[in-house]
Amino acid sequence: MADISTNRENNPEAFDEFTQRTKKTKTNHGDEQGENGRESGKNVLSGFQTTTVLSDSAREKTIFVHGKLADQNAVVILEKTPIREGALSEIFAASTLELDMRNDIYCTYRLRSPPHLNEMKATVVCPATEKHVQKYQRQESFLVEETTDDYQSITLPFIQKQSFSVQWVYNILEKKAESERIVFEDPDPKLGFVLLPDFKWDQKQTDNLYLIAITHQRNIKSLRDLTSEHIPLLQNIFQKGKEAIQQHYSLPGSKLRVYLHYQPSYYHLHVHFTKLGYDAPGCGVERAHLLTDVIQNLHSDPHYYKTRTLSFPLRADDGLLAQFKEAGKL
Ligand code: DD3
Repeated sequence: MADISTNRENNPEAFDEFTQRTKKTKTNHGDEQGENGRESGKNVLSGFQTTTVLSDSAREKTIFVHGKLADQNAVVILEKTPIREGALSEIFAASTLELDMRNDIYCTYRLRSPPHLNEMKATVVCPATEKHVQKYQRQESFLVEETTDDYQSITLPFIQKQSFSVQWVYNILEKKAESERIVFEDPDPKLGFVLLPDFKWDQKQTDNLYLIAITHQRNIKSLRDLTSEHIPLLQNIFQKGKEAIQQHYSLPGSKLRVYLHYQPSYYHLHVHFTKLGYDAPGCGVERAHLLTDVIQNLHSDPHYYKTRTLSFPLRADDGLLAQFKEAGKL
């Protein structure tokens, strides 16, 4: 597993988690967290009261918990992080071992590594809306086929009525949050974008590399809004995004999956860069549209995404699914 340029021993600050990285975000409880967002070891989760476990996965080593943080609704996501190759020698040298079982040439142990090698990634959404809670509840999903008319009469009005907040996106574009995490920026108002690690990536190894490119243009909601006039923007993101990732992480474009989601989780145009071989959430055929295909389709038909029927999955509790059902489309 390839470590990322800096290592923890030399640069412990570079590895601090969510709270530290978002220190410039203005949250409702920003002041309680102190200047550096974590107030030297103070545990903002110590008062967390669990309401329910929304979902968990033994394979992904994650658990999504709904609960209360100081009387506010909160969602906490805990995730065990991958083992870094660079940590191996210290794990072997400094852990305690307890024998579990011995049989022939096979032994299993319970290994307890030093605390600093045993971190979890904790993501906190607080105050969390009902939508956040819903989003992480284990759900069945259904495939919807959206015609251009369905988009106009069902999806677009739903998006407009919901007014999903993209304040966090504007915070990134305006350097009010996560500015120290920016990997690359093209400041051009028309063709420009900001490239930074997605929340889902702990940045400790490139195996699960996940970056997002967020456009400076604010009026493009999704794939559906794209026409041939956006080809220069998309090509710019594709070229400069790949170059920046090569520079920063020594990964060539041939190791990257570059795509858009439809439906996206937020209606401000963004492009996903994930490492090939990493089964990133939402990278399946029912939701991901390769950027190269998008560019080609717009070349062959300037209004391709305005006119085509697009398929995508919706979760059982998604309000949009209810709208499709109500219109008799499911
Ligand atoms: C989100 C989709 C949205 C919970 C969670 C994530 N990357 C983000 C705020 C800042 C970010 C992201 C919504 C929200 Cl865990 C609810 O994603 C973000 N910053 N995906 C980055 N870098």
